[in-house]
Amino acid sequence: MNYNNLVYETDGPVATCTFNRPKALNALNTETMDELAHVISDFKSDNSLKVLILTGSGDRAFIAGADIKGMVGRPPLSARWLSEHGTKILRELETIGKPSIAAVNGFALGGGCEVAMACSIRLASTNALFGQPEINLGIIPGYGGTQRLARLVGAGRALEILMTGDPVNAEEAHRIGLVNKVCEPDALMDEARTLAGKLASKSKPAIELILQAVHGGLEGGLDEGLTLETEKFGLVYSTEDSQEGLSAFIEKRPADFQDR
Ligand code: DAK
Repeated sequence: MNYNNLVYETDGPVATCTFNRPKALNALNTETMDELAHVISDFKSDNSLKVLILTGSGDRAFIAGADIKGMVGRPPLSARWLSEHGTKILRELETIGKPSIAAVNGFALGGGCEVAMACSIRLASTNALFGQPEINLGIIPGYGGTQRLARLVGAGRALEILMTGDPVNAEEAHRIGLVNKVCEPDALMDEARTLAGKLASKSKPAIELILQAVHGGLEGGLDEGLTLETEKFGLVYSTEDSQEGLSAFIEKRPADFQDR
């Protein structure tokens, strides 16, 4: 499939989706969100693909936000639909059962920060800038920003970022736990591919169970989460990979996972 606003490529088990509207600093219009939904569905259904990298084209922006030009003058019900639609797409990305990596190469503002936060892991170049500036437009985040930011960095810092609209540079984003690692701009995609390769080398069902346990556990209290982990722990023993991994350790050889 040809996309107007994205470039979608695969290389072995790793897929890369590049947001590609450089004239609008890769801002997310409705068409881009629909294309992203298609990419996620394709990535989900292709069993040979294990990790998805999301990045932005050019060297200025990951995504500068939802496309402000498409947000003006919407009636409330239409704005609500837009939020629901985008939220569903990002929730699908988050709960797909395969890891995603945001390689943030510049502005990650508003909807851009929200896309990055829906990924499993965030890498940032030194020139990355994160923020939820919706407050400066007189609105609030609509793609999960109030929820995921508070979960990632805690309510106090999240409220400051959300209510001031002030951007956070890569170093500060790393310090507060919004990003996992900061790299030089030239090294960002190599780092992302190396990390993707490492995740792809693991047992696919075990990775899926980790994602389900973490995301499912965040929904409820500690006891519910611990019960969920216990269930997943039992389940992982039904995989051939678990026997292979344990045997490989005893036999002092590398594990040869078959994703079963
Ligand atoms: N939307 C549309 N166009 C954008 C854009 C955006 N978010 N950001 C940049 N552009 C466009 C600019 O209009 C400009 O296009 P031309 O005027 O040349 O045609 C081009 O990209 C280059 O931008 P600048 O000329 O402004 O470049 P600068 O280096 O001077 O500034 C900047 C870069 C990123 C600081 C600045 O462009 C900027 O402040 N952009 C807006 C950032 C922002 O506020 N982002 C958050 C958007 S609000 C919801 C669903 C989702 C959301 C909310 C509600 N519901 C449905 C309820 C999410 C909201 C957002 O994301």
